Amino acid sequence: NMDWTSYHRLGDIYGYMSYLNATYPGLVSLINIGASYEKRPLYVLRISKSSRNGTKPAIWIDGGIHAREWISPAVTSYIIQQLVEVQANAKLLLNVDWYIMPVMNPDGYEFTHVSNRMWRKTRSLSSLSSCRGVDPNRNFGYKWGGLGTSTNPCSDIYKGTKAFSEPETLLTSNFILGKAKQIKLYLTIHSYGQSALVPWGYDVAYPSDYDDMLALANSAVSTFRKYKFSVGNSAALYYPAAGGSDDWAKSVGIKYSYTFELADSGTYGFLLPSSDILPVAKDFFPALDVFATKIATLK
Ligand code: 0X9
Ligand code: ZN
Repeated sequence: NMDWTSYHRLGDIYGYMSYLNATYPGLVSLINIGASYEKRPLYVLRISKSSRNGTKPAIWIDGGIHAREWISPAVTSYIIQQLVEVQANAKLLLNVDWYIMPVMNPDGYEFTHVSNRMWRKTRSLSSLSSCRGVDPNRNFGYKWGGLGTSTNPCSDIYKGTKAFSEPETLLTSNFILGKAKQIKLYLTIHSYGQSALVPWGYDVAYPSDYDDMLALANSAVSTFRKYKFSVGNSAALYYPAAGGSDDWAKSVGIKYSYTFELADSGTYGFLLPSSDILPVAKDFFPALDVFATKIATLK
């Protein structure tokens, strides 16, 4: 039904999610939160043990914000498989609910498979230009339009005409807002660079609880055996970039919010060979135990 030895098309990933929904009805719900610009469904998978349904603290994980970062939907769908289908991981579901969206930008993801492998943005049309697409990670509504963003529709970091101009970012943010009381941790999976980025990202600036955020990121990363990660302030470690999903999640009260930039550190970059999917995914998965344990014991 699914494997992690090759990169899959959107239809395969969505097919696997509907298979899980049909096969594990008491555990999994497939939630259609609306449609992308090109009218593809946007799917979130909820994984929740039926006792105390919807009352546990929850972890949100998204992938595929940037179209060309193929390792992200691959690892995010691997996480789904491990949580749902591997009995040894059932302890991760005891005290935490999971909301996982493997492909936030399905139009861009399909475009990288059929036309341009290096596409990053959404695929929306502009009235100002013949260039298409908005950088979804410059389109969220916190400090929108600040440092590291562009007003040029042809730029890869184009911010869009307004915050949440894209259906993908608007629908995702509204879904998260509806669960904002429950969601205690926001994780967004990107590549590449092997880094755990801690807000703020709009500028070198630090939330008042930055030390808590940094400590949890460090213990998560300490589970990694194969890939060495850097941990630190997003704008300091990478570059200032406003309108990111991580900053927005933090700004609406989700205390723990991180961007993980998966492998590699530049040899292949976005073109990571598919033989690396399983090593990367297996190395990452144990960090979720650290996150789940923390979230379950939050006062
Ligand atoms: O630039 C980005 O959007 C992210 N790096 S990537 O190479 N995957 O494009 C980093 C985003 C970090 N978060 C914020 N700046 N808010
Ligand atoms: Zn990215």
